[in-house]
Amino acid sequence: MSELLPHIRPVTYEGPKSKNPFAFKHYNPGEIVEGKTMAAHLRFSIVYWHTMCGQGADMFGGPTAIRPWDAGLSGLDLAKARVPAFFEIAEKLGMPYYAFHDRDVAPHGQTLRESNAWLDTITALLKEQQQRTGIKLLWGTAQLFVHPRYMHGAATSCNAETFAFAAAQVKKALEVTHELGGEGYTFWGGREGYSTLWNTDMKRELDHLGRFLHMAVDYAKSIGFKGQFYIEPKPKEPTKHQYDSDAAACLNFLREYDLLPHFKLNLETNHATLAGHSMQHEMEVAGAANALGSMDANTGDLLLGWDTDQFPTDIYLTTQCMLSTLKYGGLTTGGVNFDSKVRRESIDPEDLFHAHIGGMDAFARGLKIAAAIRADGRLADFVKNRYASWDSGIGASIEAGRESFASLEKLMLEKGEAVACQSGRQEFLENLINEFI
Ligand code: XLS
Ligand code: NI
Ligand code: NI
Repeated sequence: MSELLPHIRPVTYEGPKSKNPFAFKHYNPGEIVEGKTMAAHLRFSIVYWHTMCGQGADMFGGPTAIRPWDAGLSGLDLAKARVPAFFEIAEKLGMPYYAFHDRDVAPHGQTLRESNAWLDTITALLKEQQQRTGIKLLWGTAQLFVHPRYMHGAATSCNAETFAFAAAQVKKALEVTHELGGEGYTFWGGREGYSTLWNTDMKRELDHLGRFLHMAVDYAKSIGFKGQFYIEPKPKEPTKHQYDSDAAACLNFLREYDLLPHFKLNLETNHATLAGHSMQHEMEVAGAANALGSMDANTGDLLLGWDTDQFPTDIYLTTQCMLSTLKYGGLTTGGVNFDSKVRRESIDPEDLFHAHIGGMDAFARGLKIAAAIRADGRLADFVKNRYASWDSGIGASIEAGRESFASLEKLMLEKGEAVACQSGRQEFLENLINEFI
């Protein structure tokens, strides 16, 4: 196979002193952190949609980045040409995983039958490249939001035949994900929400979404697909309100529809901030429910209000992500999946490398810093001591379920007042974290 980017060599670790923009300064795949390699902690993944299909178009202008491997091609020919290009980039970056939507690897056909046939053609090429490179599929998904048939949603559409088409599409996407050995399958509810409540029967739509996901679970079982299912929360965009708006809303939905045993969450940084939360908040909500599955790693822009999907470079952010990840036992089926795109002005293939190298190094630093904070122990000790009143006496008795309002009133009538509260020491803790950043 001829190289498409022969001037770009495989990216290796050169250490923090290196000035080579095509080298890792912090991501050293084999380095051991808390008893595991960095590669095993981070499980990096590159996405097909932004990397291959993103060409910089926005609402005000067309594509700016016409990739050399795309030039002059369209349809299935274009889709075929992108496969080796994608794997060359992924391989040179040392990515162990990738993720895709059915319709970004293969085009929409005129009919479902034609779309399925094209997807089969590309699946064979993906499989060949997976075997050649050893790169694995983190998760697959179906694109249920671009085609006009999905204008009112897919599983939550007012149109039952749209629901049926979406079911057929997910069935096929599950088969393909299974065929490619995918370790997971993600549902991001692209248009599963509403634009106006004047035309929406919310309860009915949610019931349909619950039924749809049960059908997916049943079908996966019938074909022997054992990968992890994920829901990816996002509060809005493209709809005004998306039902899977944040981690808490997803967990509530999954519990209500008896789906929680089958799903974990795939949390995306920029979606967390669109929901008015930090990524750390979302990770703690998911982790506390034992549903922390995977991460779509990116970041937003404080001054722009939409899903800008920028590459993560903020060390505080990656440190927080890795602290929560380590706290809840690490990523198992999930990964750090760069659902991120280069800016419209970054038009060269080289920019795809700078972007991913930066994101991988930022997460490697976050991992090392998080491990150092944990080894140091002062942060954990502070939090533990903050709750010391629950470890014995009345606190332990409440936690054990031995107290009631009446017994607690009796205690406080005797005491007259609760013991004085202690300082939360927020500024002290912020300084402590800064010792490590
Ligand atoms: C869009 C989502 C999407 C999912 C996969 O905002 O992040 O890319 O990750 O459908
Ligand atoms: Ni995403
Ligand atoms: Ni997104």
